[in-house]
Amino acid sequence: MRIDIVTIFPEFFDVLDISLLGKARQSGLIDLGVRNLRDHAHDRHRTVDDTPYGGGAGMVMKPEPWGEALDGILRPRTDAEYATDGADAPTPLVIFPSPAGEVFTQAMARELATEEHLVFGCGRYEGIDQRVFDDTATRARVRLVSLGDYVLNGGEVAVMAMIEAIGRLIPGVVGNPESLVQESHENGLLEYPSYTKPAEWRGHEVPPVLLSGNHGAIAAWRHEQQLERTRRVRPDLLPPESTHAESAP
Ligand code: 6GU
Repeated sequence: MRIDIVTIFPEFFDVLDISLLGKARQSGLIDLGVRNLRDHAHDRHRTVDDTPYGGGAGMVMKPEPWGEALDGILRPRTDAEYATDGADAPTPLVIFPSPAGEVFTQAMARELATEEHLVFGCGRYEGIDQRVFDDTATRARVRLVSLGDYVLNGGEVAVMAMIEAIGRLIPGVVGNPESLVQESHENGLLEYPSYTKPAEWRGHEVPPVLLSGNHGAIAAWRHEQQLERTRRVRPDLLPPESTHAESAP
């Protein structure tokens, strides 16, 4: 997968050199490009924002640097590319992190992990001039995506979270794909509690069923734990009828 990021804080993404995603980049599974929006501002102060039309607090990101930065990423395909891709090759998907967007979920991460080319446009200040979204939508698919119902100072932290969630779902990035299926949100429930050795620690014992060797009983216990935990802290994840009644494992 190709990933491009446009930001006024390119150093922020230096951490993508390390850990699992760093390895995925080294092995070529993820091809990452980070661009500084200010490289596309041509005045002496490399200005990327201005006061809002209509008045109000804060600053709005100017359209011209965004247009130029995205021109470099969403360039028209060459004749040779048309010949090899076919004219209907998938267009890049451009994601603008925004608290006004649709909420990012594990289901969305799974969907985005199948894309060939993702572009993330990190806004700061009070937002980006609306025409940047409108113009980008004429040559790519565009989505506004939010991490949740709270406000961050800019899109960088949100994009980092999205790239981590998406990147680990790209085949080959996580060594053992089994570890992807038994975690929170993959089956619509929170994950069950995990234990490792020793069997007793500071007076706390591992639930005996996990030492029983009875795989059916262990699976049933884990499912019950998932339901109990989800009912307690995230009842919104459960279908309405299962909030009180027991559902079969
Ligand atoms: Cl994607 N961006 C910003 N600035 N704030 C947020 C967010 C995104 N998601 C939640 N809060």
